[in-house]
Amino acid sequence: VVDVVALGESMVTFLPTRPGRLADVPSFHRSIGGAESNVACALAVAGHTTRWVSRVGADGFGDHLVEAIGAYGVDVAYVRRDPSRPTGVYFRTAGDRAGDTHEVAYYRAGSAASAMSPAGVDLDAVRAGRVLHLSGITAALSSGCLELMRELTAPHPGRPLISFDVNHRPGLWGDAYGPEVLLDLARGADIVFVGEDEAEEAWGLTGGPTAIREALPEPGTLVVKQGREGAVAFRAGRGQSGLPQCLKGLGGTPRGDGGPPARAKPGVGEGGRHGTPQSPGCETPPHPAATAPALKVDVVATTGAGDAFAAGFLSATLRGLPLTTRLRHGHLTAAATLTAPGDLATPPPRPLADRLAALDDPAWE
Ligand code: KDG
Repeated sequence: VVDVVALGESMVTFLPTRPGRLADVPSFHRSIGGAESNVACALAVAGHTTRWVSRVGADGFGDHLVEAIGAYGVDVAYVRRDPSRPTGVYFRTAGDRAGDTHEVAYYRAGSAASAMSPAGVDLDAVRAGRVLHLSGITAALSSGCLELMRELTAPHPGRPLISFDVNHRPGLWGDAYGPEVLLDLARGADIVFVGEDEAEEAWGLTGGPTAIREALPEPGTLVVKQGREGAVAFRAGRGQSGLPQCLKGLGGTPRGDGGPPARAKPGVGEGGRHGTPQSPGCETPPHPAATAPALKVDVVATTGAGDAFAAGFLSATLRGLPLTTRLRHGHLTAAATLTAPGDLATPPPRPLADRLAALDDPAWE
């Protein structure tokens, strides 16, 4: 059984060889990018079985993506090749040292991935994992991609746990409906990742994490990322045992040995809302269930850090670790990416990450 399937467009990414405006940078390094495959790669490095489902051109860049992502140990057997459309590419600049402003130039309109649709992907292969990781980027690519996202986030017997990173990319949405669509998709997911700034930009929510939870009470787990400050997680209610009522499958029972928990029962996920009725007591109080400050690192580039965070959080979720520890694993994986120029970086090995995540260390205060 695959732990995590990720579906989305990946692109050959060109990273600048020196700081400056796109207009001035003379040469670029080839790398790989794509929010969802980033998550799959980071999870594979962390020891999970992963699959990336997508579509690339029948061209050299498509070969490169399939080979490079496959080299991380991700199953790429369900990546379709499209002889009539190109693989998407994008260029970006380094931004400032704070890492939060940079230029991005996408060349992805009409890409092979934008031709994905419910009929054009193997839905069984997409739904075959314990977790299906998606992001709002896919919804912006085309009407077929949006239809696919709606299909995958709709209730379905045996639906895997849906992890959804909002990933609002205003530059990709050609109309005013992006924010509305993203909110709708997030409401159908079980684990949602969103940036506090992103929620303000997309949905005009200025009241911080609590206001975001109030606007988005449905997901069993909602993680609000607060950049350099840290992250907070909201969870559906807990039962008398102290364990989440809504979490019968994944992560419900922390395991001392850190080994994988039993496969989630079909239709039972963090929200428990799809395929089986929600457990009694699954109310969603609008206060954080866990918080964890971010690690203080010298940021080189922020791109991909959100994906790394999601990968760390999901890895710890798959292992049934407590909620605060999941956030800490998110930060540890993100820290590796924040201190590297590309989208992907090697996170600390699991034993070290476990020690760091468990420490009563001032870094976490
Ligand atoms: O999260 C990193 C991604 O944003 C980057 O790799 C490019 O997937 C990408 C996108 O569509 O913006």
